[in-house]
Amino acid sequence: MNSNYLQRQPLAGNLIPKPVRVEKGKGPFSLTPKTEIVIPAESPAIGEIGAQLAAILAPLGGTPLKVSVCSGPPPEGSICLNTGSYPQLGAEGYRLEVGPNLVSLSANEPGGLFYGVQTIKQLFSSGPKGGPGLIEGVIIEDFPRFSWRGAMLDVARNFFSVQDVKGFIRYLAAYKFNRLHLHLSNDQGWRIMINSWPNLALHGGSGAVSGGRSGYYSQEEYSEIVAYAQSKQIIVVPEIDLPGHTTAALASYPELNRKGIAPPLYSGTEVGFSSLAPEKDLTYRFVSDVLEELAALTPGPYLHVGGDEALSTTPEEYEIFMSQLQPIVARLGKTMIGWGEIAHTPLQAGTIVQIWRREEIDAKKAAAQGVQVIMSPAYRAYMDMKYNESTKLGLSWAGLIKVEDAYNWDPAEVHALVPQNKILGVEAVLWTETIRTMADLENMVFPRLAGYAEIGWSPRKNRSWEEYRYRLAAHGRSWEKENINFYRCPEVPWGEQV
Ligand code: TNX
Repeated sequence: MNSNYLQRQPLAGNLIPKPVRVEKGKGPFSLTPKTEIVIPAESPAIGEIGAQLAAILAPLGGTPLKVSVCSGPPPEGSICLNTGSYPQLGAEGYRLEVGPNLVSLSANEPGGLFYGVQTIKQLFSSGPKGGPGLIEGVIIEDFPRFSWRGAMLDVARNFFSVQDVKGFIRYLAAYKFNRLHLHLSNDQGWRIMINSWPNLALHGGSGAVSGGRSGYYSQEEYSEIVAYAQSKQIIVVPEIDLPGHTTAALASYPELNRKGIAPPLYSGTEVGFSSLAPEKDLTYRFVSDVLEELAALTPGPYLHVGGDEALSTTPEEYEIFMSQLQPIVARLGKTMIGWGEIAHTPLQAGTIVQIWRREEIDAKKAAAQGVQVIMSPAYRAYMDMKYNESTKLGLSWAGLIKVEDAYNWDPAEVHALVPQNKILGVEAVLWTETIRTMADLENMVFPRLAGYAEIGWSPRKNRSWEEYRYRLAAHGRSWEKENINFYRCPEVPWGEQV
């Protein structure tokens, strides 16, 4: 252990995202075979979080931890979860106190307890190495900076199984993300069964990008993903990309095409050539049927309708399409989200714009309409961009994004014209033209994902690349243990031991 490192080592180990406030506490606390997890009263939501903590700690304590309900003072040596009233913590915040005889985790809502549990997990796995099951005394008060901490997975170019998506959800949850945006349709594939238009999945689902995986989720499988995400405080945001990026749909139903002729399935990587027919009534019946089924399966309040790169519709046609689409989404009781391009048409209040390219133009338009925005600037937040010229996977049209650049930016500074209170947060995006397997996914996502988590959660003033990269190195050691295929970028001291 070198003294230089100790100076750099922050209190409370190597937490990512970095908490709002950390003070020294009275610990250390050690797990023993008798450690119990205590919850206040019968509450299924807190009980489930208690059970999740028990599962996390089981390998460290040697035996599964008991979860018990207790109304009086918690027994010595226990880990106690409770909800109360903590005005400073908000809906997602938590307070964690680690003392020698008690770990006390408090929050206003079960969601806050869930995030506190992720912190406890990190303290045990990347904290000081005093022995297994030992954590230092600490008091943490923590809550997120942004309410939108998202990641997008493109399952349209390359399909990922329910198991794979659950794996991705576990990665997100560990870093306190709260939105999973699933890109369910594109030219190359349609990934969800729609009972009223079954060929979308049966035919459109058989396509993929060249060399990629095809497939689709049954409605039950989609619901399984949604429920799994929900158990980890993550809201699924489904996207059907409209009116462009629709070859898979057009290939499945000839009548949706302008000339009534279905194109073949498409496995290339060009964009912008396909479109639904804005002049046809059937187009809107189709869109309404699809979104109605999707909305019914989706408990979250959002529907993402794409809207990007509709290069084969004129601006007039695009505007007609959007003016018909918005009341459909509103009728379903959902909040509409679209990529930056939608800001160029009149938007209903409450619509959310996801900025990705042309920040200057699209963000300005969104700001002028007074709508809220999610920041996904491609040159910072696109996890499909290569790290450097020798990265095997990925694309480079938005630039090379090394780990430092993925971390060193701020959603509030992407465009000066967007008022702070309109910035919902950040979303990191993984397009899958070149991604096939979970190992591929992991290599593009790790370590950049941890940086987006910190951008979304931690106060700006607590963030510094110079210090962050040491915390990241500690996480690399956890990823190694979990066999995550992360990219060992040169700017992080992976080998340095705490
Ligand atoms: C642009 S980002 C796209 C996607 C591609 C991606 C590749 C956006 C809204 N559209 O269709 O997959 O670039 O990086």
